[in-house]
Amino acid sequence: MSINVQKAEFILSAASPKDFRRDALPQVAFAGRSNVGKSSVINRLLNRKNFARVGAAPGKTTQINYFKIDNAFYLVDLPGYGYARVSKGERDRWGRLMEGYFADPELMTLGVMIVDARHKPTADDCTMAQWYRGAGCPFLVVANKLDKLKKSEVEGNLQRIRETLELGEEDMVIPFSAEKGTGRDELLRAILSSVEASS
Ligand SMILES: Nc1nc2c(ncn2[C@@H]2O[C@H](COP(=O)(O)OP(=O)(O)O)[C@@H](O)[C@H]2O)c(=O)[nH]1
Ligand SMILES: [Mg+2]
Repeated sequence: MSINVQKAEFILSAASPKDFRRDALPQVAFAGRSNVGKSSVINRLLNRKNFARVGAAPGKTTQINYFKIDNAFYLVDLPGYGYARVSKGERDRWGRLMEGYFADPELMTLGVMIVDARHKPTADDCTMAQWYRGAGCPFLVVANKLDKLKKSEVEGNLQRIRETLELGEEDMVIPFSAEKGTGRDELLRAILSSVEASS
């Protein structure tokens, strides 16, 4: 099977579980703290310049965005978290929506979690990793903004990410730069092999 990831189309924004897609296509979910570069990683992955909007109203959109990739799988853009200036109502909405998505283990084929390569993962990141683990499907971590690290910092930072998120040996951490393209092929390979294995 050959999948052309540049063939990507927006399908819908789901604001509640009744809008979730439940057809046979595999779903690859993307999660990350607001501003971690989730939209930039998606654009880089798909080789599209302005597909997922970069820098758009952080924390203001409590929706799950579905993109269909070459009729082969859904890329599911989960709402960002950890944005400080968010109302209680907005946070509750976020929680209900994510709970709804993670409560249905049929939905997700692979989870992708994006963290900032520069920093120790936050408490929110750790919670997110636990949700993914609890979902029972494979998940992998993308350490984005690698270009902002000195070479000498890379190894230690990746190790700190592994430890803080309590990853196992088998869990992948992909050093990534949406800006430079580092890690793009590795992420693409991991996604396509999990899509192919499940369809
Ligand atoms: N230096 C650098 N900046 C990045 C990278 N990825 C994203 N950014 C910047 O980080 C900011 C947030 O990116 P965005 O994709 O909107 O993050 P999102 O809120 O997680 O979707 C923007 O200013 C991006 O240009 C990267 O790999 N390296
Ligand atoms: Mg975004």
